[in-house]
Amino acid sequence: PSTVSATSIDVPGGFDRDDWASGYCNVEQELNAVSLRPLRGQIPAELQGSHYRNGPGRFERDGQWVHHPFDGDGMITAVRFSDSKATLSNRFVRTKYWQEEEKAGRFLYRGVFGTQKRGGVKANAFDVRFKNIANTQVVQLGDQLLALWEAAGPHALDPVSLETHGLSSLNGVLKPGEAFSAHPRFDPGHHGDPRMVTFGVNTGPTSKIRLMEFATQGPDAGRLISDRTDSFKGFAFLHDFAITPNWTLFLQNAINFNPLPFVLGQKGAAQCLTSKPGGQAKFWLIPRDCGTFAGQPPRIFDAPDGFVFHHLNAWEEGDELVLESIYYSDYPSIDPGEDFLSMDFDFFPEGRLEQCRINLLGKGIETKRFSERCCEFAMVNPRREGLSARYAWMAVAERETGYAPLQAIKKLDLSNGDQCLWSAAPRGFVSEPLMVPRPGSEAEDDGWLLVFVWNGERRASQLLILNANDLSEQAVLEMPITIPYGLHGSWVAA
Ligand code: 3ON
Ligand code: FE
Repeated sequence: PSTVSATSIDVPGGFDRDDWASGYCNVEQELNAVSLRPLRGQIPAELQGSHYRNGPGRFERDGQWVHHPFDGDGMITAVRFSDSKATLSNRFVRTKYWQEEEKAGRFLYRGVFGTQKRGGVKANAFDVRFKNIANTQVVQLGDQLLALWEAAGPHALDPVSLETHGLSSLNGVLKPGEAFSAHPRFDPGHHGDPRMVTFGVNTGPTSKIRLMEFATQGPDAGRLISDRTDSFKGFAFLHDFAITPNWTLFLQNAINFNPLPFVLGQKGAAQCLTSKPGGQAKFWLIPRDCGTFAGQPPRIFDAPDGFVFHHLNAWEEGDELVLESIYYSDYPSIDPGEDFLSMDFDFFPEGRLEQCRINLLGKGIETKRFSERCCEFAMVNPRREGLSARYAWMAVAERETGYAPLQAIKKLDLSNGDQCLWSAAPRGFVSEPLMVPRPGSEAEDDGWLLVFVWNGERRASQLLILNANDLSEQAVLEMPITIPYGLHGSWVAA
């Protein structure tokens, strides 16, 4: 594998650091339903609905930068498509913390990923509050939009105006301050009606997972229909999970959490995670209440080495559960002395897509790597969520090995490894692609990909619409404001 630093646009797989860094900028304006006209192409008439995205929208206050982009306040972007026209709305989530810091004009709270209050260690020691910045995902549940951040509760928003109603208990389901994951999974109807399956973790020397399923359609939308809590030995950092018709799958990474430097004001909480040398990762499988194994205790199996944030998908095959995930060799942290804008990419671990077959009779696991290319943010056709899927779409690096920023979109045929690429390199950078199936079509790769692209040359954000089957360009909409690299997004069909 090549170890050449690719920081010049003149080498293959190269990019310009300033182009990349310019995608991190404060959002200064909030827009309400501004019309977007395509720079190129045409918006497909069948694409009808709203694309919501969440991600950091503020990186700096009073000249102080966040230590890590994941510490930026959540800003919601909504692009609505109707009759080949599109509009853009965007609004910060008015968390208690955003409001206070907006008024003060400076950071008043520490961030989980290492942003400190001014004044050094002394000013931060013993301040162990978590600032819920609501920046990770946004989904519709019933008549509310929920802005999610995994270490605390959801903020409810108005789906049209994006106004913040406030923290929500989801009609009394959540206790004050209870953690609610930012990675709900949408069961397309494995047992009849579609559902939102999600969880909350309370971790420490033992970890408690609360698994919840909500109705998503009809008059019952938003109602809790299933709820169970299980305890497991050991600390767990569970950013994501996967579902099948009968199971939910969690991967307990082999990592330690030593909160002392956080308590003493030296590090952010997430900077206190380190991989456990010689540690054993575990799969925690919890049966779903609607399935064959309802009410049974969880099953635990050894998992492969490596660190996982995100899963692609899972499905059942005879006595096996198959789980596809993006593996890093180590937990990627940005340590206190480092600056994320000038970090050395060569020392950052790359994410690679792997498949793991878990034998439920205890006959071990089998793993396979699909590709060496660095990837993130992978998804299957949402109708195949929890079922075997042939195709996956993901954001990838332009170079074929090593860590590098995400500059291209890949369609992968999981059955034979065939792939197709669309690239924004050398001057463009991509966010998470969202696959929207064509209404009424059965073909798994029939539909579109919605991808926000940072165009480093124009210093502008663009929303790209690709055809999901061959990644040909359908349309490019340029945004009137800059929208920084985001985290996750969702689709609500009209
Ligand atoms: O005890 C605590 C448990 C817990 C839930 C420890 C803790 C403080 C670390 C914690 C909190 C975790 C949080 C708040 C996690 C938030 C994660 C987040 C906002 C985003 C994660 C994104 C992951 C990836 C892989 C993103 C990749 C992005 C790119 C490659 C492109 O920009
Ligand atoms: Fe995530």
